[in-house]
Amino acid sequence: MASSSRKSVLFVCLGNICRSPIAEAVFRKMTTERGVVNDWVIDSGAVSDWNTGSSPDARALACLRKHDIETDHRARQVTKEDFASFDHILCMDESNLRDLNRKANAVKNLKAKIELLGTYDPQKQLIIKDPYYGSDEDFDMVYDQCLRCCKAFLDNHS
Ligand code: WE7
Repeated sequence: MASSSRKSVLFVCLGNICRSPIAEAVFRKMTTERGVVNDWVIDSGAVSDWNTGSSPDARALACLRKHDIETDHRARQVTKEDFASFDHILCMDESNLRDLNRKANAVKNLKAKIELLGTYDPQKQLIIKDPYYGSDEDFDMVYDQCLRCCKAFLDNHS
């Protein structure tokens, strides 16, 4: 499929080392298993520039590995171009949403629909909480939420 007709989604959290790389990797695996990965441009990014260039947090990598998922993502900050190029920007909590909407206001050619990933959760857990100061169980909860939400998002957009 030509890149112009591909759908695109950017997953976003504070630092792009915990939640959004998990969501990105889960969505990539899901689209791969359904044979539609080439219909999508899939990426993740950060609201902050704090971790730019870093690998995901070791606990995020361990959490993904438990589910046989690998990622070679490196953290990057969301750019103005992202707001003009992506169809969907899906973030994790209200702080992310505020930051993204503020950045979007400074963009002329806004295309992206900016939403909480949790709006797609059939179990209605709207917020995907920052697990940075949490436990392995908190990372497992992030994974479960991302799985439910990505499935519903993909069902909605295919
Ligand atoms: C986080 C974080 C997360 C918190 N990933 N960091 Cl020390 C810091 C300062 C500004 C931006 C970033 Cl990203 C970071 C490192 C990376 N998920 N969560 N920090 C966090 C959580 C609760 C209260 C305060 C902070 C900084």
